[in-house]
Formats: sequence, C-alpha cells, structure tokens
Amino acid sequence: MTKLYIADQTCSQAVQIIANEIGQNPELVHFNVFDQTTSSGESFAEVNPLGYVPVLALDNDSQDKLTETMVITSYLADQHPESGLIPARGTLERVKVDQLLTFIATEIAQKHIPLMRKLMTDFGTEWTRAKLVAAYTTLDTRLADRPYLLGDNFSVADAYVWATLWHERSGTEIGHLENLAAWKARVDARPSVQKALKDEAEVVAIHKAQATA
Ligand SMILES: N[C@@H](CCC(=O)N[C@@H](CS)C(=O)NCC(=O)O)C(=O)O
Repeated sequence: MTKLYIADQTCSQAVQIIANEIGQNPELVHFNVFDQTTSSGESFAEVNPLGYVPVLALDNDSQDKLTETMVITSYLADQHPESGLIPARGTLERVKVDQLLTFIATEIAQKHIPLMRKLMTDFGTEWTRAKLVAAYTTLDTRLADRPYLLGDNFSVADAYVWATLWHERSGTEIGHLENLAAWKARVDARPSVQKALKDEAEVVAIHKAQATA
C-alpha cells in the first residue's frame, strides 16, 4: 500500500488534501519532527535522509519514494486529469502552474521556516517578513476576480498555499489581505481539507498514545 509520511500542521497537508480530492487513501505515517520518531516505528532517516516530510512511498516494483511537496501533489493530480486539479503537462498553462508552485515553495513555504524556528537576526526577520507580505500580496491581487488561485477550480496551488499559511506562527502580518482571507474560508470548508485535518489529528493522537504507553 502507498504510504504518506506527514508531520503535524506542515506542508504535508497539501499532499493529504490532493489525495483526498482524487479519492486516494494512502496509509498515513506520522513523523514527530521534535523527537524524530514515527508512528510506524520506522526510522525516518531511512525513509528520507534529509529528514523532512512529505514523503510518498509508492507501492511499485522499485518502491520509489517521492519527495518535494510540489512534485508529489503534481504527480497525484496528473493521475486524475478529470479532477481539474492541474493543467496537462506540456501546455503553457501547466508551465504557469509550475511557476506558481515554485514560487509557493521558495518564496512562501521556505521563507516561513527560519522565522518559525526563530533562527534569524532582527534584520533578517524584518526582511523576510516583508518578502512574505509581498508574496502574499501578489496572491491576494490574483484572488480579486476569482474564487481560487487558478480561476474557478480548486487546484494543487490552493492546497499548497493553504497548507503553508503559517503567517501567525512566523509573525507575518497579512490580516489586511481580504481576498486571501475570503479564499481561506472557502478552502477551509472543502471536505478534502476537513478530512485531511481529521486524519492528521487521528494519526498524531495514535502516535502520542504510543509514546506515553
Ligand atoms: N523541499 C521540501 C521541504 C519540506 C519541508 O520543509 N518540510 C518540513 C515541514 S513543512 C519538515 O519536514 N521539517 C522537518 C525538519 O526540518 O526537521 C518540500 O518542498 O517538500
């Protein structure tokens, strides 16, 4: 069975959401980033030597392990073109989505992390928060005339931005971005998102119970 390695309230939620949107139910394994244990008892260092989630371990002959949020979400969405979660490869529309996913990965997700971990100087904190506000402002502008980032349909880009909406944890003030707030409420209400949160909470609780047993 395909396994998805996740961590609590992290970018792995994007993969859970896309899997839910296409009706796939990979077995969820929780990785505790603080004590480095997994709910399955596996060594996570053997799953991903870089020590980060998400990892999608395929149940294929070569037992491939896919990493990188944008790659895994795109791979899953590509399996179900009828879902409308991503445009077809080789089209300009797809290139524009790849551009947006790269932007989300590098200008949003990875910008939050050193702030959340309080790794930066005061100058670096201010500079990085300003970069994040600028990045979110471009998304807010994009959402002025459409319900979702690509238009009328929910897409991999929406899942990725939602799963990395860590502004409160990184101290980034984006409360003035009203289109983004309205978009978040729409995404919050999606059954795929609700299911992701519920499934994540369940596996986290099981893992915690194992640790205290
Ligand atoms: N390049 C990876 C980075 C993934 C990443 O940053 N994962 C974080 C959670 S969102 C993580 O697992 N951090 C654990 C750690 O650094 O200890 C991707 O885009 O998927």
